[in-house]
Amino acid sequence: MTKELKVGIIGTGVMGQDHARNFAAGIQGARLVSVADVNTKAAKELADSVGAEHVFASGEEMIDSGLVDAVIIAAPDRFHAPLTLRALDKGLPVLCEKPLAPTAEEAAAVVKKERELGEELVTVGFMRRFDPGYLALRERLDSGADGALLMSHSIHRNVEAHPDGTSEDTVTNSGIHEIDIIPWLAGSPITRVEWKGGRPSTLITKRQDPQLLLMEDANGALHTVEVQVQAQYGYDVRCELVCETASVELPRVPSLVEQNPLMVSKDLAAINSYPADWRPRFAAAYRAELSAWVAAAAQKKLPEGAASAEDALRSTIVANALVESMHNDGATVEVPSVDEVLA
Ligand code: ISE
Repeated sequence: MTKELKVGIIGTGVMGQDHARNFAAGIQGARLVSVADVNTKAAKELADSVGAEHVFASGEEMIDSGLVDAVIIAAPDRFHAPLTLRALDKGLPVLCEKPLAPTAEEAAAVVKKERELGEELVTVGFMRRFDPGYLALRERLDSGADGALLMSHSIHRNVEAHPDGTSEDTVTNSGIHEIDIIPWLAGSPITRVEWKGGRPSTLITKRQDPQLLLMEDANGALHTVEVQVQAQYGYDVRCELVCETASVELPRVPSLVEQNPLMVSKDLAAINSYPADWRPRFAAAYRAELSAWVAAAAQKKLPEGAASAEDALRSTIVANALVESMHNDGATVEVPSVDEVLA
């Protein structure tokens, strides 16, 4: 009989709770045994609600405890790389929420360490790679039925922004999903970017909202991404691939995924209902990602189809180039390669 993987979750925010709920619903081959958070009351409450026996006041204590076989890092973004490095020191497989780090420098340190160890210990939670909608888009593109990909247009809207977030976070925390998934779809890395602000919403003063991210891949295909983090009306993620003979897009009603928006066409109008955030929209992707990670972590392998530390470094390099454009009046910025950053 194979041993059950004892998993610990670090961070009790939205994603820590969501992963814990998935464990409570049952993930084959693994058990959630431990929860860590500086807010020990929240950690205890979450641990009790899912039957996890150990509570720690910090991720470091959990990693060093010897009580977990693998960890999920769902702490705030700035702690992702330091905690991942700590887990690597102990040889523990990690599922780190995206981004691996807000800066390419920190993400590169993780890639270097993992390479030194010579094991596939880091999986980064770019869960869209497990979403039936994005998987179908990629399969269609790869089939060649619609000719070459010429352009893509993505929209990423959140109901409400995180109260402490900055304009840079819109790129490194939200837009990072498209920065990961577009080259994954196109099969071509992003080589050049531009960032545009434009007319700001008066509903949010702490950051520029919305933002337009313009990206060009190595084949010359252009990709537009609009990110609006204070969109109010609903959580809305769209993606259209403009090919030579067709336009292929995620359904506005992704009926492939449970609990997704329902589009009612009636009385000469189409009415959508939207989820309030990404958890219901990507519920199937999060479950598939977790199951794949549990199965692969036991062998110290990257799950098939998941984002590696190097993939995550690549997306952070692009995000940093966009932030550089943001700080330079929207100037075009050439994106360095992973090898150039690691050199
Ligand atoms: C959040 O952290 C996520 O990962 C969501 O998927 C994304 O839509 C949201 O913009 C992020 O803040």
